[in-house]
Amino acid sequence: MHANRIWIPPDHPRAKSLYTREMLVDGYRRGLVTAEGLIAHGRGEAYDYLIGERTTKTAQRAIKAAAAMLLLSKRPVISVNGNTAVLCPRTVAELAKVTEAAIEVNLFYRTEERERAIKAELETHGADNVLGVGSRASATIPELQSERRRVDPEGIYRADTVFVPLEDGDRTEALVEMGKTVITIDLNPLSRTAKAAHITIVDNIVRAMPAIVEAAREIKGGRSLKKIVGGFDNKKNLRESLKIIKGGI
Ligand code: PTJ
Repeated sequence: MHANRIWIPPDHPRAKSLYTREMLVDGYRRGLVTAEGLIAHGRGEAYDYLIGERTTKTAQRAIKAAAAMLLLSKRPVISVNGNTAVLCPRTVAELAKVTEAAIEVNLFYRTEERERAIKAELETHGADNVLGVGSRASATIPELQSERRRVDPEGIYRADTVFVPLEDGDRTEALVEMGKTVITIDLNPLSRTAKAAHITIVDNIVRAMPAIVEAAREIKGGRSLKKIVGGFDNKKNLRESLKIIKGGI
């Protein structure tokens, strides 16, 4: 496999993991990912190792519930940060299309230069009408101090459901406080985001995103969407994820 810089032998036992790292390092060099984003990925990797670097049955249930929730929502928005833009730009664009969701750039380490670069990256991979960049982010999430508080009045601010992969706990809690349904992907089932969200997918974003797109395509138009969401219990799912992690030790 080729990334920007080095060649990773495809039969290397850790090829996928190494390739994902290279994507992030390349994204860092291109100004999309922050140095802190690389560290955040390292934490995620540690949890991924413990769950066996696979999409568990527990994660599959959350993936299906997330797809159903997005399809049921009237104004769903996918919030994109640097890591997400680099690791899965195409599936973000595909998910937005299949669920009729808007895409909004929302950064913790916010600079307008990064916002524009991330928007361009998403557009290169098929996204259109990317919200939240520059002066568009003119609304404010109450009670939130970080740069994540600035959101697009046409996007996250008026959304009924916000999908926030790889998120920090503060904004997740603030979005829940605003009455929004929050979906996240977080390999750490103990994080504040994982606990505060309504649907938490404990899986690596590189596996979870294509799986959500597939699930959405499969169940779209079906009559069981409400049943899928109604039958999902996030607390139970987090407990099961933790059990899987402990069981591997
Ligand atoms: O691009 P920006 O400026 O918005 O910054 C993005 C980061 C990710 C740096 C920022 O949001 C941040 O600092 O996030 P945290 O608070 O470190 O939370 C990230 C969470 O995502 C942690 O719980 C990680 O375990 C988890 N995580 C990291 N990489 C992955 C992951 N979960 C799933 N898949 C991953 N690949």
